[in-house]
Amino acid sequence: MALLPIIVAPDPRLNKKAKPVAEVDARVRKLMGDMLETMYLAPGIGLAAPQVGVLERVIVLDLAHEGEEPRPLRMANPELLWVSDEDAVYNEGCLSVPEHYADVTRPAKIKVRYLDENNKEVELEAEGLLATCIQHEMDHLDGILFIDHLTALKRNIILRKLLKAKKAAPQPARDHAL
Ligand code: K1U
Ligand code: ZN
Repeated sequence: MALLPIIVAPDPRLNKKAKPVAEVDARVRKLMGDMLETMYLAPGIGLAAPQVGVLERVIVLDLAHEGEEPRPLRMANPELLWVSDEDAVYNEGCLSVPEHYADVTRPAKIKVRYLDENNKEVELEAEGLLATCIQHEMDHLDGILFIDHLTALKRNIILRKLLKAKKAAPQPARDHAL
């Protein structure tokens, strides 16, 4: 397993649409494992492949609390089959938008289909934070960040602060996209 550097906004790599994986093979399984290790260390409850510079439709999640047995979810090519009319608001964060949080409204319940780590097709119904987190991670696969759900004014305030922080503490050259 390996730790992967997490890309921080603003960065054009976070605004691109990711490509589907052909199948979940050993390479994709390793990516899923590396992403989980990176997510646990961050710490976070979800991570999408574009956040670590891989433009493929892969996400991982684990909503288990500290002290509980881990419950990792590994998803490739996730697709929403159904969303509820009822909405839910959650104060979201993002490892690519560090230290900023904002209320985002999304469908409260969803049904998602994906390939698991064994390349098996799975359908899952989710609600609460799991539904929010799956939708947040799926947004990353389409180049959308939670701040894109805010007004342009709020989004630009956050982006300006992130850019200022980046200029004050530049990343190593390999991550330096701006
Ligand atoms: O960057 C990401 O996509 C991960 C993000 C997922 C997420 C959080 C909240 C709502 C929707 C999606 C995070 O994990 S931010 C960190 C976080 O929420 C957290 C960290 C440690 C313990 C509990 C939560
Ligand atoms: Zn995120």
